[in-house]
Amino acid sequence: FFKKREHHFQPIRADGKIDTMPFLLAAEDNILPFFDVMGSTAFYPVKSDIAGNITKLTKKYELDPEKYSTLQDMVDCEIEAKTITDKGSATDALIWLKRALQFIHGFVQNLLDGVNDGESLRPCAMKSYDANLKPYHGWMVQNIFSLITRAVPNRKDFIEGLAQGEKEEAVLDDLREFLVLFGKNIDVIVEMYKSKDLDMQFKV
Ligand code: EIS
Repeated sequence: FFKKREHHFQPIRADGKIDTMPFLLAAEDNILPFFDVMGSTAFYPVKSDIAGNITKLTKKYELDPEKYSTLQDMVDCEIEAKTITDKGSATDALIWLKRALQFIHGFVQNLLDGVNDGESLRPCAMKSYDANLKPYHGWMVQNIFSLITRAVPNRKDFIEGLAQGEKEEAVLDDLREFLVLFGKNIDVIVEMYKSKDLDMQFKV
């Protein structure tokens, strides 16, 4: 599945930064189709939330590709302009994209670690949800999530959806390999938000 994508998450640059456009293209090309494999329209709202983050960040980038060539530059410009807390800031869009990516990384990691309950992948989703999204959700969104996770496919269907003819072991290898660079990109963004103290705690 991931090998067939046109865009891939890139190694972190030597200066520790992430090039904006390759990152956004990789997110669009790897993460959005992932929801189609989940096989339910229940995921449509979360998929479109993530697509919205990517679109917002892409539009911002296009305003000045040179100035916003890395994610760090984009956020730094907003810190300087004191616009990080503005509605519609790139910093805000990237916070939510980061959390969604953390959720997906955790979900896949949990699957590989065997957190599933037999065929049910729901525990993999719930565990990652608790760690990565729940702290930022009020009770209403938490309840919606709990409902959405009931639509998580079972393990066999999920693996088959990713397999496109390959054997399970090959799919698991593909997932494992995908998590490496995906995880490195997430780590750098998480670290950036921590070090700049940008990880706003408000709930939606
Ligand atoms: C952010 O969303 C936006 O992403 C961001 C900006 O607008 C910001 C402003 O505060 O909000 O609220 C979103 C949050 N995103 C915050 C939650 C979305 C979850 C979907 C909620 C579904 C609503 C359905 C409504 C139904 C109502 C029915 C009523 C009936 C009467 C098990 C698999 C699950 C997959 C999960 C994958 C990760 C999910 C990521 C969620 C991210 C999130 O929590 S901006 O947008 O700046 O780009 O414009």
